[in-house]
Amino acid sequence: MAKRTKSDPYVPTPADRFTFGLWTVGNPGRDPFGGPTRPTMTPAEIVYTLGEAGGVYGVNFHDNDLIPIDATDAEAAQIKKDFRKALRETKIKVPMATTNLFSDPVFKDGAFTSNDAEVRAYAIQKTMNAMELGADFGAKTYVFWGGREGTESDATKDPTIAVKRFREAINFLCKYNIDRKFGYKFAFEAKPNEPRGHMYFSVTGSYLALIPTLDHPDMCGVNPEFAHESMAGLNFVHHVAQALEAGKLFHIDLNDQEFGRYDQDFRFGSVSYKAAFFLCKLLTDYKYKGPKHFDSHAYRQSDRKDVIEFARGSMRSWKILEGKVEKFNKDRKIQSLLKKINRGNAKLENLTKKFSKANAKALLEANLDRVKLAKKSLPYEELDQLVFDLIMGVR
Ligand code: GCO
Ligand code: MN
Ligand code: MN
Repeated sequence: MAKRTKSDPYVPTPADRFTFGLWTVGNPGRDPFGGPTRPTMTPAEIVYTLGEAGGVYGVNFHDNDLIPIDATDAEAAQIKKDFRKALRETKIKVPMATTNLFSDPVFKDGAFTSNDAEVRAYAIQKTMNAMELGADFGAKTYVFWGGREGTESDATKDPTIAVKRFREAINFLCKYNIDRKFGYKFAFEAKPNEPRGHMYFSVTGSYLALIPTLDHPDMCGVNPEFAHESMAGLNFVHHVAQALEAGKLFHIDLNDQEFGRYDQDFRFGSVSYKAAFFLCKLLTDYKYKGPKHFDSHAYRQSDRKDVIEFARGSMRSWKILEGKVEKFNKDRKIQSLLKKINRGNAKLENLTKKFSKANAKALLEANLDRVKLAKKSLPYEELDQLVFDLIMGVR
């Protein structure tokens, strides 16, 4: 395993809490136009592959990544035994588990929001079993990604009823979590489209608005994914910031994505250097301590050796960006520009902090000259160029 040295501070360790999914490193290169380009690995083989990459903290799974939906009891027992052995030998943990509520034809029109009460019940039942499976391996975060919750035609479903159905399912599962003493935190993952034409809860903010309406809001947070807001052309960093500020960033999915394309799931840092930098800066500055999950897969051209490079590269890019963030925060020129830009005024800030009749009166009487204010300089070009120099390594 590669060791962290002075000359190479970018080698990851489990303390970095980098995780991958059985479905990410195990992705065999299938796409809508063609079959697999690399052999399918068993769950245990995937764990050994991550062990070979080095420094990985954990591996996450959907119920059916580990146990195929039609496996016999004997097959399931053998898979679990082999998987457990691989985890023990590599010291890799299972921090997160989730349910596949999208692959099977039964979910063709949704799971918790399906129009069929029997399908909705089946989706909840499947999740209960998957929670049991995750808990069996020590998972503490349970992710909900509504892969098929949505529509192509809004003639088919009432979107307000969909919200109510989703809420009811989550309330039921929160109570089940308490009843079975699993100790899970739930993390909701938004996505605007793919595989549905339009998905419900399309952005992280949709879930932030749902959470306070649940029976157990403290149990629930979000799992934003870089590619998801980015595929809609939105600023991912801003969505993560809102989740962080609300104390709701329980988990994060890192990858990369070009705007206006299909769901690419590229290696983190491979496309959007600047957004990746500001994301790393946000999580570093606000001391995010949760897992950093790479929800991405290697290029379809890659063989197993290159898949290992993909895993190493994902972690390495984050570590390199962490180094850049440290530089940014220590850079005297950048910091002095930031100081210049953030102009405080203790007297006025005190007035607007909290409403009172006296403060309102004083504010109305304050002499605020808009023409003078507009003339103050904001050297944003200078600042942004310094960021470019820093990211590109010439600063
Ligand atoms: C996607 C999603 C999924 C989820 C996963 C865990 O675009 O397919 O990102 O990979 O993250 O199902 O819930
Ligand atoms: Mn995704
Ligand atoms: Mn994801």
